[in-house]
Amino acid sequence: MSMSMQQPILGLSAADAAFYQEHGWVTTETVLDDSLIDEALAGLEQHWAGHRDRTLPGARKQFGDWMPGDGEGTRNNEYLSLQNRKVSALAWSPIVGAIAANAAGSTGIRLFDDQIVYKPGGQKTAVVGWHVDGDYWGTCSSWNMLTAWIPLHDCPEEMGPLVVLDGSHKWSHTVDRSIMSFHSPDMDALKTQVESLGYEFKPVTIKLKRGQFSLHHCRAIHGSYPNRSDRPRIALAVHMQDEANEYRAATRPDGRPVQLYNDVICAKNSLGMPDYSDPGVFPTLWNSTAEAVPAKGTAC
Ligand SMILES: O=C(O)CCC(=O)C(=O)O
Ligand SMILES: [Fe+2]
Repeated sequence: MSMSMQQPILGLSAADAAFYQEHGWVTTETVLDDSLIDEALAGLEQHWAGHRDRTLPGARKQFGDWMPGDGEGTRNNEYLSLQNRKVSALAWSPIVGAIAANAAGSTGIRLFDDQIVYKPGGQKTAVVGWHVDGDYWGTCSSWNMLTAWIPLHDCPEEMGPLVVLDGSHKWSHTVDRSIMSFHSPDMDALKTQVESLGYEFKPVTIKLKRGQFSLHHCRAIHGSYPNRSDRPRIALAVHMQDEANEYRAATRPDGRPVQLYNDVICAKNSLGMPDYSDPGVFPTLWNSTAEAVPAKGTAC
């Protein structure tokens, strides 16, 4: 895929980057081309029809990969950008990387992983439970990673867009983990807990137009409510590493080692440890040798 875009890439304004640092989330203007989004949707359909540009071992056993016949609930397709070129064109787009680099204050941004989250319309109960992305990345040395949340259509409140707890990246480590999980349907228990710790429980609903995206910090608590509309809610979440991130060994509470799917498929460094800069698994979206020009801000 060609990265040789000649026109300058618009980044995030300094004010928006400061907003992100303070609040743990930020939204962009309409920066993604319609054609890029159309292609990603076509890539998703290709995937569900069985097409693979690259086949990853262990699909459905080692990572989520919804396929037709799997049921009517929320569809989750992980690592899609490594498997489908049309999806990677959006997920790895330099504009996403440049904006993320500005927000994180990093000289470069690499992919960590990605996922499609598809919520069928008219579902009253299908939520994405409150969670912190970084909790799933115990083997990452950095607490400065971040996620781009890219809806593939206009995403008003009734479609259950992403909801982020404002400022929670600063205190989420103090919250009891037993009430937080991507797959937990109880959205109310957390409020009591957060307030009892003395923090403000301030959910921000990230309503976006097609072509906009949001960023959230890897320590920010977030989730989403049901899609009450009659249309599917389709979002691509691009989880990204800042330049400094590297592998570090980690263990679960029960003493077993943490091993992510990434760790299995990526190259190993000279110590035999996963190399989180392997370009075959962690492509660079953007680095500071590219030219970034600050854009007007849209922090809301
Ligand atoms: O799409 C959603 O509702 C959840 C996405 C998410 O958890 C994320 O982008 O990190
Ligand atoms: Fe998440």
